[in-house]
Amino acid sequence: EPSYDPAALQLKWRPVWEKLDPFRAGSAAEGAPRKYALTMFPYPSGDLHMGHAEVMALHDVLARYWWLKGYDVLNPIGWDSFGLPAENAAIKRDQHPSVYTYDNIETQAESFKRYAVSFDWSRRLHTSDPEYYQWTQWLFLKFRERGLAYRKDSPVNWCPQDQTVLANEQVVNGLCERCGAVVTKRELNQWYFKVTEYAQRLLDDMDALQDTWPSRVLAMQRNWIGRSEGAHVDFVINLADGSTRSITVFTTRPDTLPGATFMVVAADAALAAEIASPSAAADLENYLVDVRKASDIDRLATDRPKTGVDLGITATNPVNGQQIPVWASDYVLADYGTGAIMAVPAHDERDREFAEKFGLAIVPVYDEDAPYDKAEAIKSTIGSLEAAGTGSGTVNFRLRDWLLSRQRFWGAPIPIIHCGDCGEVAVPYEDLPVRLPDNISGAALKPVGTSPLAAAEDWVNVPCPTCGKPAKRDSDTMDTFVDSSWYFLRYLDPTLETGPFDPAVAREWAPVDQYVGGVEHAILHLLYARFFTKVLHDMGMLDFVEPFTALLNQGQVINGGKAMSKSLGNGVNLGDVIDEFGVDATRLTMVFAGPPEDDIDWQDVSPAGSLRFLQRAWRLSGDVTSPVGATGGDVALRRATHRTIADAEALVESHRFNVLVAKVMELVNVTRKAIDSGCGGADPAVREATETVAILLSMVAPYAAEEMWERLGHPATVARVGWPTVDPDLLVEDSVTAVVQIQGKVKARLEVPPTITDAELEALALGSEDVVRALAGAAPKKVIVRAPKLVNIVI
Ligand code: ANZ
Ligand code: ZN
Repeated sequence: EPSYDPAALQLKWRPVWEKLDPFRAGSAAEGAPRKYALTMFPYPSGDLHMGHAEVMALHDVLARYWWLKGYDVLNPIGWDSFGLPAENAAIKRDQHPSVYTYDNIETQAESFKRYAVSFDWSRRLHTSDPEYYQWTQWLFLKFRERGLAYRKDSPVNWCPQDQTVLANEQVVNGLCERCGAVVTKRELNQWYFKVTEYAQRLLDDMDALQDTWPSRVLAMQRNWIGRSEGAHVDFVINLADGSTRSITVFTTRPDTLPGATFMVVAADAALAAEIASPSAAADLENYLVDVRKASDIDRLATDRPKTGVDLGITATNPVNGQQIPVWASDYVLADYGTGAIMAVPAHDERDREFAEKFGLAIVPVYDEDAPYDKAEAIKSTIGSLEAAGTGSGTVNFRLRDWLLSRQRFWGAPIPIIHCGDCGEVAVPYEDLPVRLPDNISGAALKPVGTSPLAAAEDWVNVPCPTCGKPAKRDSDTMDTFVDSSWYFLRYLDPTLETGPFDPAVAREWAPVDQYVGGVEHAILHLLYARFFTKVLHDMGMLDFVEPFTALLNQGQVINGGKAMSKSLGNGVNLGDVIDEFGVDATRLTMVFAGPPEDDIDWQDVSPAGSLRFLQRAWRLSGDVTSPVGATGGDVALRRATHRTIADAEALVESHRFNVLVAKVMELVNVTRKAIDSGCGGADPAVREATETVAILLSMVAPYAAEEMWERLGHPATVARVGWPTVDPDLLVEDSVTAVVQIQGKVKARLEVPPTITDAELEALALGSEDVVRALAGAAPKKVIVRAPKLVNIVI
């Protein structure tokens, strides 16, 4: 008798599967319905880790389930292979970033193959391949043609250490997320995508995702988009030189206008310096030094001590003509609303703190403890403002346009040429891709504030495509979130040379039916991919507006209740786990640990237990002695088998993968008992049960399942044999307990078939020994029967 040897099975089956290529999209039966299963593609930094092992195990249950159910499945894999880690590694190792990138990709690809994820490897892509980023550049140009990509000067978060611009979310408590340096502000001319133009649609289209996306992700998206209804109100400012100027504020509470006792403009907005009286200019200048150090989050915190500078000028309150002072402060943000507010200290907490600190007037508009119809008051104020021409109702969004320029090397070059005469000129489509030079490496990649590409003379200097005069390429590269905003469409045909994807193929396969990935992408990646999808829809290339029909966020793999980290020394190495327990036990452990959304604490799970279970399951296949195709046999075991198949389907559909595993474990136990305590290995019911175990197990532990399948006398691969058919007759429970009552008191319990009729049950009840004894000769006046559960006798 051979023994169960996970390592040997891994070596045995991988080449067989590679030859069979069972997961190629398009290989299902003619006319089979399609499913697109997608897992967030990895960054090629290092080898796979426990997090990958978890998400891939969960994701693969669904993908393999769909194949078994007869769908044609697209389950692709690729790499999000541009980005800083490769660039930093290249500087350290004095290499070109592509070396690190493609080395790691090979390592990870090998690991994914060993991990036996049911990917269609023919769809493989890397965003750093010119064949890919050519189309990222193409999309940039198309967006620009639609007015959705533009350049502007703007203050940006600047990391003095990494010498690069940071997105807001890369600034954590005023520090650079990567290196911890204090982030400062800097003016730069940069490229933006106009996401704000899609703000309302990004909100509205979420209605369709209500039941299929995690509610917390939807909430995070809504909050990020941040829609506020309110009004723009114009204030006339009386400047120190005697002139006037109109300034607009955004307020959600126009009804509180009579209580606006001062105005505040963002200290770092250009406006502040423009309107400041000469006597306040120096104070403002000094104040700005501190302001630039604070993050937006700090600035908006209510508990932060209020600071500011009196600009030495006044404004006229449009509803009562009062002259109110104008201040500059950091609690007003330059890039939200209009960058200026009317302050109503009686009804707004931050304004109140500011007024108290600087001794400014506090005038209530209404009694906060008495009933007050806010909505009505807002509406009528907006009416009056609009009639007087001093304001109007408006909607404001927190969402900002997407800053996509990066002053780094390892990204898709922005396909623009700057010409002294013609200005900004698009690289002609036929000249795409604008390739990254391959002769820049090591120290030449060190960040200096401009992209390393700017210093690459032979790359950056080109003739203007329009006039032919000497011109310069744009030396910035695109944010890697641009690459990942459309990769799910490139998978449809990653070698297509005529476009980013074929709209006809997109109609067949997209949108993605199930997207699986981490909640760390709950905001940006998903928002940007949704934005891209809407633009492509508007370009007539897609017939849908949401890219991901359903979303599943897996939990984290933690250890001892804490995230695994180097500093805590609680990291678990995936390679070691696989070496010790095998791929199948590792996958099974991940899936069995709990609901997919929950964190997995490595302290609480048992890969050794998973391994023992797989051994038990595998041993069944050695005990089956009935021939292939044998049917019938022990009914109790058959019922257990068919019940498991029916349950498994419902459990996978509702993503309760851990319960699925529990059900398979139960079936293994029941089958073992049946073999040992009666029917023996020759009973066809044992074959049926064991084949079912192999098929269901193939979604979780593919190597063990394949080996079982072979030992049961079948050719590979169990992954494509189809979902076992449930016999509905075997789902019917074989007996139910009927209760017999006399005068409301239980007198007997009878085991009866669930299909029993009222008449049969009545006869059975009246004839039963217990009832005859209880009646003691009394004649029933009335017998109420509710087959198969209840008989009520009245005497
Ligand atoms: C007067 C007022 C009275 C306000 C009141 C609120 C309560 P949301 O809901 O987040 O959109 N505001 C406007 N622009 C701002 C900026 N650039 N930086 C900081 N605060 C700003 O908030 C809108 C409210 O936040 C606006 O309504 C404004 O204060 C303030 F009892 O105006 B309100
Ligand atoms: Zn020119």
